[in-house]
Amino acid sequence: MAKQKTNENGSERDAKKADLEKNTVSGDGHFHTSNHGVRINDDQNSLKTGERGPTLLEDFHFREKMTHFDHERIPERIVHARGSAAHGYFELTKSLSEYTRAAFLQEPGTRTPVFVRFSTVAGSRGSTDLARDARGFAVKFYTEEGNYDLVGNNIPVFFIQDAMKFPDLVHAVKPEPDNEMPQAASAHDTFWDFISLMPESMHMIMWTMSDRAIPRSYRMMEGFGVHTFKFINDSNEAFFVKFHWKPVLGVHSVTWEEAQLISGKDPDFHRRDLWEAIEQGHFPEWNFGVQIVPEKDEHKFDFDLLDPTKIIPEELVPVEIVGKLVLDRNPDNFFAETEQVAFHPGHIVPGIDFTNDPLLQGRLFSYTDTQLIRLGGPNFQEIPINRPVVPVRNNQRDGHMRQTINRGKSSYHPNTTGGGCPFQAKMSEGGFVSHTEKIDAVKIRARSQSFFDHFSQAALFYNSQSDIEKIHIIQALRFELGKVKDPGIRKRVVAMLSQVDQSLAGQVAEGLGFVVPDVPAHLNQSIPADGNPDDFQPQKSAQKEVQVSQALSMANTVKNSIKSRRIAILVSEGVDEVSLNTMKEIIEDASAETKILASHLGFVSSDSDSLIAVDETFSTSSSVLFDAVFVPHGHKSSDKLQKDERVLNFIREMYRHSKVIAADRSGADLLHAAIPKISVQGETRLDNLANGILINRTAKEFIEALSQHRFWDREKMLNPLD
Ligand code: HDE
Repeated sequence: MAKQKTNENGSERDAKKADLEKNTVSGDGHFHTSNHGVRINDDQNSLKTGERGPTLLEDFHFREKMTHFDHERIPERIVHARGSAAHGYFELTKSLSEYTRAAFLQEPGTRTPVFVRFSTVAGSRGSTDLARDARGFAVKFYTEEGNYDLVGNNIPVFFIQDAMKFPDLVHAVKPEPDNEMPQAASAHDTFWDFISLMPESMHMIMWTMSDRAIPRSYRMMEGFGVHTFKFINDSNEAFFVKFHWKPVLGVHSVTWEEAQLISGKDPDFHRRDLWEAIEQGHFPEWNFGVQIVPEKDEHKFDFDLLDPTKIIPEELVPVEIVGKLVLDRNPDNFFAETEQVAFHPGHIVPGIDFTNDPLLQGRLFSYTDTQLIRLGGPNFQEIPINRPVVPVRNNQRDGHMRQTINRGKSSYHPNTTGGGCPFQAKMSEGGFVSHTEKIDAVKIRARSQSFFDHFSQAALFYNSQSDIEKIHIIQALRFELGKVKDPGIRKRVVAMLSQVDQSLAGQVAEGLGFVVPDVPAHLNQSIPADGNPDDFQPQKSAQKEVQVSQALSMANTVKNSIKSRRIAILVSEGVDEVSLNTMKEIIEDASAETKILASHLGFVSSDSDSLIAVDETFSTSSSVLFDAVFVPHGHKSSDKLQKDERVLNFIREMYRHSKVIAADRSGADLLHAAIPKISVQGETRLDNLANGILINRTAKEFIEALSQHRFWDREKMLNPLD
C-alpha cells in the first residue's frame, strides 16, 4: 500500500481532510458536495414524484441546503453591528520595555499580525456608514503571548462614567421601541431626553456633534483606547497609559449635508473606501502613540485618570509615537471574519493591565457575555478569526460546536493522569500575573467626587475648535434638537449647553426659537450614596491648566497628501484629449484616483476623434462621492455639459461642500454657469486659489489645494447660521 501522508498527530484521515479542505471551502471549480461530502449531481431541481408532482421529503440535498439557508443569520451585535474590517500588521518603532513587559512591545521592528474592525455604534447591520455617530476602532493583535484586543473608538471619551448606565444609553439611542424609528440616528427624543438628564455626557456630545462623527474615511480618523490602562514592566512597576492611533493621511470629515446625501447614494461609502484602498495598494496606515503617566503622578491632574469622560490634554502629557499599524489585506469572507470576530477588552497579555475605571470594569463582563448569545456558545474562541497564533491548552471542554479534539483522560487540575499538564506558568515563564494593587475600601454603590466636573473638558473641546468647526457643532445641535418633538427636552439640553459655553447655547437656542433657559435645579443624576440629590451640583473649576488644545481641532491635522483621493473628470463629446490626459496622469502619478463621468456609459469621442472610456455616469454617480472635480478644455464638451442640470448640480454641490473645483480654459464656462463669482479685493472673479477654485492653474497648485481637503471659508461666506 502506498505510504499515506500524515499530519503531526499521525492521523491519515486528518491528512486526507487537509488535502481536500481547499476543495470544500474555496468554491474553486471542484465538485459540488453535500455537507457530508457526497458529490451532488443536480443542484437545480428538487426531487419530485413525477416532473409535475410534489417534492419528496427524502430529498436530503434540498433539505440540507434550505435548512442551512434558514439559519444563515446570527444575531447582530447589540451595538457596533455595522462594520468593516481588514488584516494587517502592527510594527513597533520604539521599544516600550521601560514601561511594559509585553513581548510585542519590546524590540523595534517586531511585527504582529492584526485584524482591525471599524464600525458605527447605533445602526443595525444594514444601516448607512455615514450616520452621525462615534466609530468603533477595534484592533486584535495576534501576539506571541496570546491575543491582545484594543477595543477603542474614534472619540477619546465616552458618554457615561459607569457601565451600569450602558443599557440605558443604548436603549435611548437605538430606534424608539414603539415604532422602531429612526434608524442609525441620534436625532430623536429618547436619546436627547437621556442626554438632558446626564450631564456627564456633555464632553462626548461635543465630539459627536462635531465633524469627527462624520469621517471622510475610516482611514482618516483617529483611534483611542478611551480608558486609562496600565503598563507593567519587568520590575513590576506600573504606569498609567492612554493609547492613540493617528492616521498618516490626517483626520478629515465630510459635511453633514454630504453625509446625508452619501447615505442615499452609497450607504457602503466607508466600507467601499476601505476595501478599494486596500485592493489598490493604498494601505491605510496609523501611527501608534502612548501617553504615559507614572503611578506616583496619578493625582496630579484636575480630573480623575479613571474617569472615561476625560482626556489627558496633549499639552500636559505629550503623545509619544512608538509604532505603526498598516492594513494590507481584505478579508476573504465577510461573515467568517468581520462578522464572527469577537473583540474583548479583557483579552490582555502580560505587561498590560486594567485600571479601576468603572466603565472599563463593566466592559470586562459584557464582551464575553454578548458572544455567548451572538456566536452561539462558549467555543467562539475556536472560530478561525478568533484563534490566537499560539497554542491553547486548558481544561475547558465540550459545549456547542466544540472544534478541538482533546485527547486523554485528564480535564482537570491538579492531575496526575495527564502528567500534571497543562502546567501553570510562572511570571518568569510568561505567565500573566495581575498587578498587585493595594485597595482599602468600603463596599459602596457610589461615584467619586473627582468624577463630578462634567463641563470643563467639554468647554476645552469647544474652545479648541476653529470657527467653522464651531459653526458645524451649532448646526449639528440645531439639527438634532430640531428633530426632537418634546420642547422640554430641547430646553433641558440647551440649559446644559450653557454650562459649556454661553454663546454656543445662545446660538443653538436661536435656531430652535427660544432663549437659553435657566439651568435646571439639579443637573446631576450621579448621586453619591449619602447625598441628597438636590444638594448635588456638578462642579466646574474656575481656571483650568489647559484652555485650548491644538490636538482637538481637525484644522491642525496633517495636510500633505492626496493619496487615494477621488477626482471626478466631467466630459462630453469633443473634450480636449490633451487637456484631459495631462491632468489625469498628473493626478494618478500623485497616487490619487480619477473617474471619468459622462452622460452615458461606453465612450465619448474627443476633439481628435479618439475614444475616451467612461467610468460612471451623472446618474449612477454623485458629487458627494468625490473629493474634487476637474473640467477639461473643449468648447463643445463644456457647452453640452452646461445644458445638463445634473452636471450643474454636481458643481454646485462641490462648491457648497467646500471642495476643490478646477477647470482648464473653456472648462471654466461650466463653472461660471454653475457657481457665483467671488469678490476678491474689489475684483470679481471665479478663479481663486485661496478659495479652492482653480482655473488654468498648474498641476502643483491643484495637488496642493487638494491636500488641504476643504476650503471652509467658502462655507463661511454662505452665512451658515442664518
Ligand atoms: Fe463596547 N460593546 N461597550 N465600547 N464596543 C461591544 O461587544 C459595552 C464601550 C466598542 O468591532 C459589544 O462584541 C459596554 C466603550 C467597540 O466587534 C458589547 C460598555 C468603547 C465595539 C459592548 C461599552 C467601546 C464594541 C457588542 C460600557 C470604546 C465593536 C458586540 C461599559 C473604548 C467591536 C460585541 C467589534 C462592542 C459592551 C462601552 C468600543 C455589547 C457594556 C467605552 C469598538 O459587548
